[in-house]
Amino acid sequence: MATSDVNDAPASKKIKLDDKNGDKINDEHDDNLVKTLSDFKLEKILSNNSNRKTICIQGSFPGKDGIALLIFEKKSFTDTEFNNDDGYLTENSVLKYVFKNDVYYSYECFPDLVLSGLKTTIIYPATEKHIQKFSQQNIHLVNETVDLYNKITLPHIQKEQFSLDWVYNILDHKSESERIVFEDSDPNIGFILLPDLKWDGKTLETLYLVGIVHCKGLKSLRDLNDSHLPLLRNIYTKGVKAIEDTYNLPASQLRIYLHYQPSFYHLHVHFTYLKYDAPGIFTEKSHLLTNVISNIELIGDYYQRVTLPFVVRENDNLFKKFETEKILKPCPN
Ligand code: G7M
Repeated sequence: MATSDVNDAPASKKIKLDDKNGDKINDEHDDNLVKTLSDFKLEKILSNNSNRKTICIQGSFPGKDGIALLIFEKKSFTDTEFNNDDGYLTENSVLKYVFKNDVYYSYECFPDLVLSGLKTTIIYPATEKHIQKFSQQNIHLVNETVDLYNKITLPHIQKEQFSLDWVYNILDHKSESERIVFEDSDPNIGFILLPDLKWDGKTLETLYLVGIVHCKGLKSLRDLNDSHLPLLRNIYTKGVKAIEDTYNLPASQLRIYLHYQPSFYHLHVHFTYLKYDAPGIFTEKSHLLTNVISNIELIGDYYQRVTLPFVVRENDNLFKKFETEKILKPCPN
């Protein structure tokens, strides 16, 4: 079992990280941006979600130009953390007594530091669009007819969208190549399956992978027609098999879906554990891949004809464009 020091942490906070899962501990990695957060200058808290136990803060690093977003997420428990010698049920879990009433004893538990890691994402340099995306704000439902798509949404996507560099880095094996779970390199029906940025890659209870297609130019659900059925069926069949082989989870325990609108306009499919309420699984945002395939099998140009609902944030320029057109009606006519 490899161990590693988090060397730049203050002595009082130095912890031994135990490489139980054979993972590399990445603090010495060339791509690492920072080793501690002591220099992070907080500007404001953009959102604080007590249900998801996530917080997003805006700030900067001295000597580094531009804005940084820091996203913390408290992790879920895993069953193994209760079966391991170095899990929660050890002398390292210090209990602080709070009170007793009848048979009810209340404590605060301070477990081993290794168990209290926070999933942490830093976006740097962050753009105005990233700040909008992570800011707490009202959301609205839009019923997007094909005409509205062509008149408002499509020109908006063509004008302003998040960079797809991270997607191309994955497809070109320049980033995250060691995280790839499965690849079919066929240029027409192939894809790469890998852990989503939001997943720690280990906790099965929150399993979240993303399948990114190799072919370029497919922006979203709206572009799909019967010529893409081989691609969609391939993603379903091979994605399911790769997850079954790697994580021992059958297709019946997976939620496989596309977002509309997606954040990133290069076609990708989400694979999450069915029991996990992953962000963005609600009816106004997610479309099951099996439904998508079935709709296209029935009507080849279904997604070029159907009215699609989607949720838009109030600060998003897309919302402002729909609002200007005064077409935010609950029911299309
Ligand atoms: O909402 P949309 O369907 O566009 O979802 C895009 C997904 O890509 C989200 O679930 C993100 O968490 C995920 N994602 C975003 N980025 C920037 C990355 C990344 O750099 N690597 C990986 N593996 N997933 C990402």
